[in-house]
Amino acid sequence: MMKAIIFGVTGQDGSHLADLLLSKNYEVIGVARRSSVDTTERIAHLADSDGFELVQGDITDVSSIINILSNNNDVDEVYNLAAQSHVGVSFKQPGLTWDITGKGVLNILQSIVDLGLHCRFYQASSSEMFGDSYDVNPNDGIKYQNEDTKFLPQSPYAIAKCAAHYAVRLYREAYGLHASAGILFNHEGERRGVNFVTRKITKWIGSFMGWCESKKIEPSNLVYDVESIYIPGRTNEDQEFQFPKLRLGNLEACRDWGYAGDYVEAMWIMLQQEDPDDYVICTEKTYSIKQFLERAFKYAGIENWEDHVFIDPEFYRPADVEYLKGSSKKARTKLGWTPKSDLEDLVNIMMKNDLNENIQSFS
Ligand code: NDP
Ligand code: GDR
Repeated sequence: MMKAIIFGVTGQDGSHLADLLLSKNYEVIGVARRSSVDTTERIAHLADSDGFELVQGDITDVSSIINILSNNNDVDEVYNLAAQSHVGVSFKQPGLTWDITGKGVLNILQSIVDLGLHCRFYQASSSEMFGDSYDVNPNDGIKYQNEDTKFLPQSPYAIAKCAAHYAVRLYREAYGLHASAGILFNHEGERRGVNFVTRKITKWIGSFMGWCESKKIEPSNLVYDVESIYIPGRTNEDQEFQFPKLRLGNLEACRDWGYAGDYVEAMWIMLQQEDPDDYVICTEKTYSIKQFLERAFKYAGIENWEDHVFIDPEFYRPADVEYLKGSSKKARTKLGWTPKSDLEDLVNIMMKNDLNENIQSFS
């Protein structure tokens, strides 16, 4: 039986990867850090699964990594998905982001070397490492990023991810580790954290539609003020009869969005290769936040999405990445990996989930 350790198992990708590996009959050791609240919602369904064990650990604490690895020194594959993964937060907590997202990776790599383990290693690198950089296809003039595009990080998060990415390459070359990095573009889904823009949008629409249903009113019959939405005839003071608008920042940025369930398969395939390497994983299509908004609201039957959004400077970043569109030719040809879902599927998955959750909760 194959054995894997997943750092970051409580996150979006960690939970999907645990599902995938268990479906392949792996023994999975999931690592979760201590928290004062329960963070295991995404893996709650695995609690009684044969082959799944949850252990406590923190990648900023070398001794906790060494304990976990030495207790499982027969491990075949180690996946590092742990990170302070919010780009906006990294501007407010750069030191913490560096310690977890950057140095934490070095802690794992050095522990593997010191313990002399023969496992394979996966690092969650990110398209954010490209920042403002791109190449241009001479045939059609379209901008894209691939494994050869230079990095030009635009946030403390991206700087930490670049450092970790270079560490993976160094440990591969210096110590012969089977260490691969997936340069993953944005991937979302029904388990996406609620502070990332796609989930923030679909969750808001879900609660708004649930509220409309509870008040027995159609969105088209509401009154739209600057920051709130009202039931006609009610005033500002009637909190119960108003709904705060969806507060967002930069809507012009373009992202190459895929479905998380597809992307964890690419992680696993990378570690099945004879040789370790780095791969871009993406859909090769890009859409703005506005285009995502339009599609998500349309799913709920709302055409006038602009009336539901309030632009709040609070959600602008000191620097932002404006354009990401990957080219995954290497992954397609060498790994045989292609995404199964496009943006339309992604919106359907997320909206279905968030509408169901909210409409049911009011019925
Ligand atoms: P999440 O934010 O959902 O999950 C991050 C995980 O890391 C959580 O389980 C979190 O635990 C854990 N973690 C944070 N700090 C520590 C620590 N000090 N020690 C141990 N665990 C810790 O991220 P995603 O699942 O979306 O992403 C997975 C990885 O892929 C991340 O490294 C992210 O940076 C990277 N990535 C993600 C992309 C995406 O679009 N989703 C694209 C490219 C890269 P807790 O639950 O306690 O917070
Ligand atoms: P990103 O994802 O920064 O690309 O990082 P996020 O969803 O946070 O932002 C995408 C774009 O939307 C703009 N935006 C907002 N973002 C958030 N979070 N909240 C808002 O209210 C909002 N309004 C507009 C942002 O400015 C940005 O341009 C994600 C993370 O998963 C990283 O860990 C991962 O490495 C990259 O994707 C690839």
